[in-house]
Amino acid sequence: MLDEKLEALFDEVVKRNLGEAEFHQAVHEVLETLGPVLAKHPELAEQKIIQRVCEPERQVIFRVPWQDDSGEVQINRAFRVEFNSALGPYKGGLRFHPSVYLGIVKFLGFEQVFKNALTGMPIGGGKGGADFDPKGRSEAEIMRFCQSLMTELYRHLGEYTDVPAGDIGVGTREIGGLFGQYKRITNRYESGVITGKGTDWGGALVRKEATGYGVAFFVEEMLRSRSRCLDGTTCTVSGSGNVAIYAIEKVQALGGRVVACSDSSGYVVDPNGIDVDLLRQVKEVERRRIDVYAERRGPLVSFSADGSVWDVPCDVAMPCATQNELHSRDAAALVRNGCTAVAEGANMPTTPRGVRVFREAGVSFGPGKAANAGGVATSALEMQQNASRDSWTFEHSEQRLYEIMAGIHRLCHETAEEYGAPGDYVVGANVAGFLRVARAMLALGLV
Ligand code: NDP
Ligand code: 2IT
Repeated sequence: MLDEKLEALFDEVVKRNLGEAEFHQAVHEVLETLGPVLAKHPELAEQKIIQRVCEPERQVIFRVPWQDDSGEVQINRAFRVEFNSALGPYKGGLRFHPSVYLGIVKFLGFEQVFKNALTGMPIGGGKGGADFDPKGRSEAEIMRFCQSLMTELYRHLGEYTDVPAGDIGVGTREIGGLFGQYKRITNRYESGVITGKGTDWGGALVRKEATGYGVAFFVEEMLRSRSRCLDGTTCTVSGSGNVAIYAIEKVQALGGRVVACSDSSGYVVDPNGIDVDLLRQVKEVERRRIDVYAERRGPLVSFSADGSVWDVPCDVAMPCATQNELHSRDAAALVRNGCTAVAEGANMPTTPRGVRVFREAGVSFGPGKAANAGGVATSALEMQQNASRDSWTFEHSEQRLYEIMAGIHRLCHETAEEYGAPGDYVVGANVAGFLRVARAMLALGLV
């Protein structure tokens, strides 16, 4: 529910951004928590900070022409939304998925602004992507697509301007193709212009693992604040991509057992706990479907093409696939089966009604902009290493990541208490992230 002023403001956002349902959803979810902030800080309303924050600083939309292996010309549409640079250069990933359109990129960019603020690192927020479907494409086609995309995108980037990274469909291979083309066009080895690079060519140790590990660290802190821990818990994860794989690995290292994960073709149930090496081989190396995991793992493991991974009983659930993948009926099933904690590895995976079900049931709920901030935080550590031409050890980097996640948890926890919503990480994350951005914007003049 929004109060009258915020409702009017939200209506204006909808009117100015017609048809962008995911962006509306992300804005609404933040506005719902800002009433008490405006009451406490009237200068933010006077200066129209919310209206400004909801309007991206710059939006770029461009054509990406490329030729497939049969010689046919293909045309995709790509986006870069440079949302807010009050705290640092625009920072956020690129997504390659057929569902990408302006509304998705804007919701992701909007979330990124507050997420990046929560990390405490000097990074603004942005996001990009293309409606390109990498599934079934050859290595050569992927490379041609990346090169064509960067041939336009490069003019908008720079280590002090805008620094992309990966997201769905964009991993180290794609970052390589993008960075290589940037380097050729600009004639600069500007490592800090993109993150998620391979560790042989400027990438930081732990960046690949960081989002998933960070989610596990965040859950551990959530449980600790209720005098519990991951050790001995049963967990479920959706997705089986970059975030999911490393969330599973770290949860299991901390003593939890992940009994299910998924991809867009279905889900597997593995009562003995997911074999991460096998999962990585099937999904990351061979790029096969999740049923191949079940087939190779043996008779105790089942694959289902129908139903939902959220029907599998667990103590802790971690949605790590995509937006709006956990609906109210899934939330109800999780609650019914005894789930007491949820942390979002993906961006906005739980629908608003799903969040309400968790809240009413007293489930501890870690929203994506807090729980999955470890990825972008470690990207900022990669930028830091690039700038100083240094590289840190795995142990040091992981320790930094842990401290950042524990710090985000503490900040969200304390802010929620201060604003009269103890234990509500949605309030804590939105208010704390927003205040950091708002204060910087006020200080920088009319920006
Ligand atoms: P990947 O491309 O590595 O993996 C995505 C996974 O989610 C795959 O298992 C994929 O299945 C599944 N998935 C994607 N879209 C859909 C869909 N429409 N329906 C069902 N399943 C789907 O991406 P990441 O692991 O990097 O990203 C996962 C989520 O985490 C995204 O929401 C992303 O924004 C978020 N995130 C990522 C960060 C990062 O550092 N990479 C940082 C913070 C958040 P399939 O292979 O079948 O498509
Ligand atoms: O959603 C995200 O935070 C990411 N995809 C990571 C962004 C980054 O710049 O590392």
